[in-house]
Amino acid sequence: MQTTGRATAGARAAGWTVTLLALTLAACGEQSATSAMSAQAAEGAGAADCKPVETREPNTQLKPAFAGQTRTCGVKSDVVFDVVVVAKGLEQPWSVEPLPGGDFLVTEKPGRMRVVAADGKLGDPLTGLPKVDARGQGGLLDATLSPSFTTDRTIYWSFSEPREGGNATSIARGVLSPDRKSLEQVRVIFQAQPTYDGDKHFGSRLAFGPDGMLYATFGERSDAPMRPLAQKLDNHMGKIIRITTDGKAPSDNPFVGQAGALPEIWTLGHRNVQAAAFDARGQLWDIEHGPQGGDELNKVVKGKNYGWALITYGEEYSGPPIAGGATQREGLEQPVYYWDPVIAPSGAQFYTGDAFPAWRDSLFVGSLKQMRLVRLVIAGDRVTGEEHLLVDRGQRIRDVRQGPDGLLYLVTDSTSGEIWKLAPRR
Ligand SMILES: [Ca+2]
Ligand SMILES: [Ca+2]
Repeated sequence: MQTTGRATAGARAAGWTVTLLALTLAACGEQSATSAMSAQAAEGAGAADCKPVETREPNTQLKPAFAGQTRTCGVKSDVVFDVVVVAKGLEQPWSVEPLPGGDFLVTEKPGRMRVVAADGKLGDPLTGLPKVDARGQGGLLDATLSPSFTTDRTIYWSFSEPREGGNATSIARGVLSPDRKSLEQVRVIFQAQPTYDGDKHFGSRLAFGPDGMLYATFGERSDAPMRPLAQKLDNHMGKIIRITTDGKAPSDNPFVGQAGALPEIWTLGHRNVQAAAFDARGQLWDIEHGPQGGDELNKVVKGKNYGWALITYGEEYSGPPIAGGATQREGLEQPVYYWDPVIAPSGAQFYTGDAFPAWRDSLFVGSLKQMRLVRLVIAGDRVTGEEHLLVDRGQRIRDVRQGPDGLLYLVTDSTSGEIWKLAPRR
């Protein structure tokens, strides 16, 4: 991996060659093109000296659809970095968004959002937010900045909204006041349907695409009566949606005009999606929680069906197979990658910065249950390498974001949660 670092650093001076080299490296499983390991890494699991990071017994005996779909080769980037604790004392932070200028916007699951200064000082909770239903997995969830935040100061956020008869995930937007004490002109722009009286699988992540549209992810609410809704187009459960900044369905969404289908739906058949990230080429990927086994990474393509609960690489928490143990079916998408046992994935970020050349184009995923940061090397439609970082820290990682400075920022899921900065060691 040091070869990778040197080669990339050398090429950076050459300007436009950086992209080409990055693609070459990715295609080689992030090994040097001349490295003897490169071919084996690119082939994925099964190569002679390919050792997966995962060594635990799988929960299921299900077989992958192709080599490298799970337990791909472990890789080590040997990047030397410091973990700087930027801020402490956050209650179950769910989302961190680095702001222009070095401060952070943070959501806290019980229902608060605040600005944390670059020096770690916690701002007061912003006023003007609608109430949340913070029971179970619910609460104030993701937040994202308007693509033109520097001029419009607009913030979008998702939350489990208390409603007559229960709750469901909704999306609101508001304008951050100049004194950063309140959100103004707050409006709920989207309410996922239906309302249900439960406390699980709300999703959710928000991500603006290069098309200026807002993509949002929702869970299927977990309980037996709700699970089948992921396969039906008359609701938003277990879906990824694509909406305008006013919460409306754009006319080129895949199910617009289809009888009985909700026009906001972009993809269906998801379980509980808590990560959504665009790569450097503008492709959306999602990572969703599986049941017992079967966490998935998917390439999200307009109108596609991702299979839950007709196919899965997991099993019921109580042990029995799901859908008779089916993992493949005509018309249903295969995950690009899956984990068994689960890592319990939360936020994710494709790294595109300059601070860590060896990590460029890697997908970083926060792990809750396994308490680490997962790095995936992706080449085309395949994961060719997996690395686990921050293992010794033993903290649940809820979100990971890249700052304008090219550094990575994480939040830990704890009643006394922290913001961490990963920076190259000088
Ligand atoms: Ca966010
Ligand atoms: Ca799936």
